[in-house]
Amino acid sequence: MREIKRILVVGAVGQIGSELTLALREKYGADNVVAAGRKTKPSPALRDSGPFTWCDVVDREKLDETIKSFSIDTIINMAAILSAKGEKNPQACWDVNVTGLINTLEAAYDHNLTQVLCPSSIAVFGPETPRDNTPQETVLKPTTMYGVTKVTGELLCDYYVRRFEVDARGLRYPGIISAETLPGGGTTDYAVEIYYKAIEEGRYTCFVREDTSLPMMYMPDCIKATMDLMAAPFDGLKHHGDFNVGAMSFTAGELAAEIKKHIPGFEVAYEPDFRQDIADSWPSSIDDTSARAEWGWEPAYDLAKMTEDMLKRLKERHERGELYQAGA
Ligand code: AKB
Repeated sequence: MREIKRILVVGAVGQIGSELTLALREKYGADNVVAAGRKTKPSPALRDSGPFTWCDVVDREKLDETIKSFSIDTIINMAAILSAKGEKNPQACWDVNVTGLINTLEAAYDHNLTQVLCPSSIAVFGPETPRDNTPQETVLKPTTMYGVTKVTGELLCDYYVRRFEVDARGLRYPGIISAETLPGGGTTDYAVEIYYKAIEEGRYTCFVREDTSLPMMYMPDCIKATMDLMAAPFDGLKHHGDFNVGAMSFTAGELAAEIKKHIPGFEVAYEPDFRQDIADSWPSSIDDTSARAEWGWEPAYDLAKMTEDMLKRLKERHERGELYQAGA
């Protein structure tokens, strides 16, 4: 496996991209990690801690130009339209998620890149998939356009590995919970919004039922999983673009109860909307034996530890007067 030297993170202004870029800058050197946004303004931390540029991954010419001008050898493609937003605009979801992915893989081949990382999601699963301890190899028949694009993405990654020897990797992220950048347009967004609303307003109206159980992961584990997979020797990998990664599973009601341990007056109402059907089609828990065996995956956070840290960090942001508003 060749050494990773200069990384381009596309979709760097989003929920995962913004924190991952900062962590990569720590590990690989600030100047060696180029953050690329499409439209949204970067935070000062992202903009000022290393190179920032504009690049829409759907625009192949711009992607080529960016690779050349920054001498990029590795791309992390975090640009995506998530499940709920994807149902409102399936064509745009396909364009960003699939055209963007093919552009990344083609660019990797044409520029002989060292590695590309293209994330997948638990959205690849569907109602016919076993819900508990969902296996690595199982039925992939999603009912959302987002899920369709993610299954396509996994197959394309594996195809480019086999056919063109591109080093393409990816993980099936569960819902990611974080205190810095809000997610946008996902089904698991309630598990982030609830913390913000607990701090800001002491009440939250949740858009899935109280008994809805989904796999989730705290951002530090998400960063660790992503960076550990990037660093894993290629020869030790039997899978490539589709690793199951688990960390914790809880119902919306269990999450509310955990927050109430810290904020006793916190009130939650449940008003399920169209996102309930999406949540019901996804697994409740994940079997990540392959990730553990092939690159040593091990999560550090459970619900209690995550909740303590989330509330502490959000309280600090609140006290600093930072403006944040969760939800629509
Ligand atoms: C979503 O809810 O769409 C995402 C995901 C699970 O990939 N957070």
